[in-house]
Amino acid sequence: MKKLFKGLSILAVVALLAAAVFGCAGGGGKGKIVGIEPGAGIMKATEKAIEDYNLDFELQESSSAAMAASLKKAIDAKEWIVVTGWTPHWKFAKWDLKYLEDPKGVYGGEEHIATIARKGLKEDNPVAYEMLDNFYWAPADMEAVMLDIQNGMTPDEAAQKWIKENQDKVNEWIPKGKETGNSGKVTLGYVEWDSEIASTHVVKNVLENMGFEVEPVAVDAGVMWTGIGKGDFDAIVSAWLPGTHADYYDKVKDQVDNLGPNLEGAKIGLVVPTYVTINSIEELNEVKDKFK
Ligand code: PBE
Repeated sequence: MKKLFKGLSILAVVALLAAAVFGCAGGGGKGKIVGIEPGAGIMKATEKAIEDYNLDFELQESSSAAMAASLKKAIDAKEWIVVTGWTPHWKFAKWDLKYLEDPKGVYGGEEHIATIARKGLKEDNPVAYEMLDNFYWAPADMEAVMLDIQNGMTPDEAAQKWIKENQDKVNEWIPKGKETGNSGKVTLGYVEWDSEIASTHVVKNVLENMGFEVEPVAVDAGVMWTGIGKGDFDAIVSAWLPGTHADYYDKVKDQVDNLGPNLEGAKIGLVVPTYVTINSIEELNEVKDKFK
């Protein structure tokens, strides 16, 4: 019995070693793309990219924070990594990164981020509605808030700092004569993507400074979209259009009020550190062993 047991454990150790060797050293397995939360538009686009470019890669589900941590780890070790990335994002200020070219246009062209209100908000809360309608800023604004959060501020602290430094811009969003003394509650649905944490908290703090009580509700992408369609939230400032959230938007577009872009010049795609020597998604297969 003892002998049999010993034999089995040796077998197990050999099997484990073999798995470790083949798992790490490649051995012909698929390359890896580090993704974010399932439900993000960029995840769907990446599945399509894998198909359209015939990539021998698998897309790893993760979270926005874990994706950034993997990126940091790889860059510290100067290893190759490819992630699902987007602009605006603080990672471009922190590290030297580049988008891989996408000659098939799977990731679409230039995106904007739109504000969407529930039907009826205009009548129920015209002042908050007008502020939301006027909310418009630039990628550099959003990046400044994101970077402060990344460097340790809470989203509310970073938002208040940005508001203080950009009061002229903020004043243009606030309906004249309605700067203070408002009351009532506003709920904002959002997903905890770094870009949307920043925008949602800036809007939250502007509305709070005006006197409203604001509840930001963090959900996943599917719930954010069905929720705004059903009127569970008063508004979202996180609609990536025309491409990234096209499927979600098409399902609810007749039930919501699209207030138009709050930011222009957004983009999604596959992102690598600049020391990665390939430039296009089409070259990924040739170097897939470097992305394990
Ligand atoms: N993102 C950030 C989201 C939209 C905002 C690019 C990760 C997405 O892919 O759905």
